[in-house]
Amino acid sequence: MKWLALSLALAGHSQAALRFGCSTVSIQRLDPLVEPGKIPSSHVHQIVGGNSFNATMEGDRSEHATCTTCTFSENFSNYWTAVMFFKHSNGSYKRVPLMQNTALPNGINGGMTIYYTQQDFFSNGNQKITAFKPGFRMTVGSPTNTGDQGNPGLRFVCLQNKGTRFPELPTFPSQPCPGGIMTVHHFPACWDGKNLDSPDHQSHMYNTVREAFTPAGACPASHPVRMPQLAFETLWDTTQFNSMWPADGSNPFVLSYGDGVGYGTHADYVFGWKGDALQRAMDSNCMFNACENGNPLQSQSVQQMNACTVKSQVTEELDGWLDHLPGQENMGNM
Ligand SMILES: *[C@@H]1O[C@H](CO)[C@@H](O)[C@H](O)[C@H]1NC(C)=O
Ligand SMILES: *[C@@H]1O[C@H](CO)[C@@H](O)[C@H](O)[C@H]1NC(C)=O
Ligand SMILES: CC(=O)N[C@H]1CO[C@H](CO)[C@@H](O)[C@@H]1O
Repeated sequence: MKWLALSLALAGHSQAALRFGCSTVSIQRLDPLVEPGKIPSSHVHQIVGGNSFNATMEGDRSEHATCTTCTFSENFSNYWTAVMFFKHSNGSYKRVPLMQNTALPNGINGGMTIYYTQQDFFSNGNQKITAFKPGFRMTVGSPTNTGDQGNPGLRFVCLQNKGTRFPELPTFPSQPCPGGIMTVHHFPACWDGKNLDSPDHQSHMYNTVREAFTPAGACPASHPVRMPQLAFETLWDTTQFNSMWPADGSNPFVLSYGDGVGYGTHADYVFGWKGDALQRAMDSNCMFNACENGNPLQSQSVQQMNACTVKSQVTEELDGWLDHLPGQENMGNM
C-alpha cells in the first residue's frame, strides 16, 4: 500500500513528453539573439513558432505574438537553425527544401519537430522539471566551432527514409542519402536558476546531454535546476541533389554560414509559452499527441499552423541558383 501511494504521488509528474510539428514561419537573414537589430544578419535561418519573430526580441514573447506555426496554440516560442544549401561543382548554390517529419499530421509546411521531454521520454528521474520562464532564451553550438566540441546532442543523420534515426554523425554524411538528411539539436537542460539569458546565450545553462534521447546526466551544483529537455529535428530534402554528387566524392552540402563539415551546427530558442502552459504540461502525464485538445494543452489544426507567417524584412533572392551564400559573398570558395 505504501508503495502504491508513493508511485501515485510521483506519477503526477513522471512521464510528460511533448513532441509536435511546427511549420516554417519564415526563412530570412535575421538573428535576434546573436546579432540583435541587424538587418540583414550574417547568415540565413529557418524559423518556426510565433509570428513576433523579429530582428529584436526583448521581454515576454507570449505578449507580442498573435499566432504560431506550432501544434500547441498557447506556444508563441521561436525556434531556429541555420539553413542547408547544396553547392554544385560549378560553384552555384541552391537552398535545400525542408520536409515534414514522419508521425506528424500531414500537410505541415516544412518546419521542424520540437521536443520538450523530461529526463528522457519516460521519466523525470524523480526530479521536478521546471519550465522556462518568460524572457528566457538560449543557444546551443556555435558557427565558429571547427572541431567536435564533445556535444553528442548536435548531430546529422543520413536518412534511408523519414524514420531513420541512427547512426547519429557529428558531421555531414559522406555519401548521398536516399531519404534526405536530418539535423538534430539537443539543448542543455540544467539552469543556474537565476539568469534568463547570458552574454554568450549559453553560460546560464549547462549541458549534460548524452547521445540521442537517452537520459541526461545529473545537473551540477552550479546549474542545479532541471528544465525540460528541448530538442529540434529538421529534415532536409536533399534527394533532388543526389544525382549531382561531386565526382571526387566530397560532401556537397553546406550550412548557411559556409560550413561544409558541420561542426558549427547551432540552434536558437526564445521561450514564449503563455502563462503556466508549459509547466502544466511538464507536470502532467501526457505523451505526444495525447497532450492536445486541452489535455492539458490547447492545440490547432495544420491549416491554422500553416496560415501563420512573418513577412521577411530582408529583400533578397534565397531560391534559384545563387552565385554565393546570402551574406557570405566575401568568404571565397569554401
Ligand atoms: C518588427 O519590428 C519592427 C521595428 O520595431 C516593427 O515595425 C515590426 O512591426 C515588427 N514586426 C513584427 C512581425 O513584429
Ligand atoms: C550550375 O549548374 C546548375 C544546374 O545545372 C545551373 O542551373 C547553374 O546555372 C550552373 N551555374 C553556373 C555558374 O554555371
Ligand atoms: C491560453 C491562450 O492564450 N491561448 C491562445 C493561444 O493563441 C491562440 C491563437 O493562435 C488563441 O486562440 C488562444 O486563445
